[in-house]
Amino acid sequence: DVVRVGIVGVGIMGADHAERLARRIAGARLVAVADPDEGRARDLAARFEGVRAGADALELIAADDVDAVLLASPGFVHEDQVLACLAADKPVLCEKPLTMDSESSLRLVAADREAEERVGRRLVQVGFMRRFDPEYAGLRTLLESGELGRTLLLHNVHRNASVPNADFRSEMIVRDSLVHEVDVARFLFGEEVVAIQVLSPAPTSHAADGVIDPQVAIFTMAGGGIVTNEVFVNSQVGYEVRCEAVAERGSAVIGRPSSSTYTTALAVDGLGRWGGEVPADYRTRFATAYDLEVQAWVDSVRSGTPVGPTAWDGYAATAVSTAGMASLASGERVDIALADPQTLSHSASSPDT
Ligand code: ISE
Repeated sequence: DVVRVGIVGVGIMGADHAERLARRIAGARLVAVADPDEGRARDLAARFEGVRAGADALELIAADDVDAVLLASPGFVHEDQVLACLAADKPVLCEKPLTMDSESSLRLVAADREAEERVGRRLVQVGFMRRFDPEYAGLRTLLESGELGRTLLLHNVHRNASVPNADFRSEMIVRDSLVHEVDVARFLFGEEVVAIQVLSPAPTSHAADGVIDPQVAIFTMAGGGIVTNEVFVNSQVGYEVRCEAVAERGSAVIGRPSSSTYTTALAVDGLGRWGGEVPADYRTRFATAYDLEVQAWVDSVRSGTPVGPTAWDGYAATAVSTAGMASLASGERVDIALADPQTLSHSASSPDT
């Protein structure tokens, strides 16, 4: 039977997922969208057959005709919305970041554990879509094969042309952008990040006053590997996301401009320059990754077998981001100690116990 999906949050990502669910995902039907900006929700719903619009996320989540929920709302409202999904025993694909701080993310790990005991499967999948990108998945397979020997370093480049609004300050660069590189590092190394140091270059003149952009973050992995990350969200060029893995007997690069990924033809102009196009944003660069991620999620809802990044993956990434904020302030290396997953229980970790 078809999975009836509701989407909470109809900004850039939510609208993109609505198109995806309505037109490209097998086994699912988009039935409702909700956003505090109800007019925007209505405009989106009007683009599809049989989709209703509302303003209330919790109403959508509780609705009898919604089997599963995709949260594309801002990270600071995720905790309550994920808890509502869990209370309703509904599978939820929660866009990254899981939440905006470690404690709330940890509460969701515990709550998902309780739901799993109740319904027999974990219900939370976190939207680290790069794990579904064929290039990142292929790179992980190569590194895991041991063909190149042990992985020593990763070099991540993550550039946006510009930011959505003036609220996108230094903290969002860490918690909303760098957070993808944390999951990439965990995914490719298969280890936790045990320390982070965030360096602050002289900012671009295109950043808002006081915003540190670009940022350079260095991760230390549990096995001693190092990950360098450049995150630059006002590059004025386009969406450039690359990863180079360096191992004992070779290296591999993904995300380089090439005729298959970035452009239909290399342009050569009268000045003797050559080049191609760069994607405008993540919707084009990771269109396949998002399609594969959401299809895998819908398939997992139908099969009852969860897939993809878990609430723990969301918590671990948030914990690194939280340490990253401390390092952004101090410029020093900050060690990260994750909670012991064996001692988790929802009641024990919520602040009011
Ligand atoms: C955005 O939320 C994303 O997830 C994009 O992948 C990232 O490049 C961008 O910086 C974030 O704001």
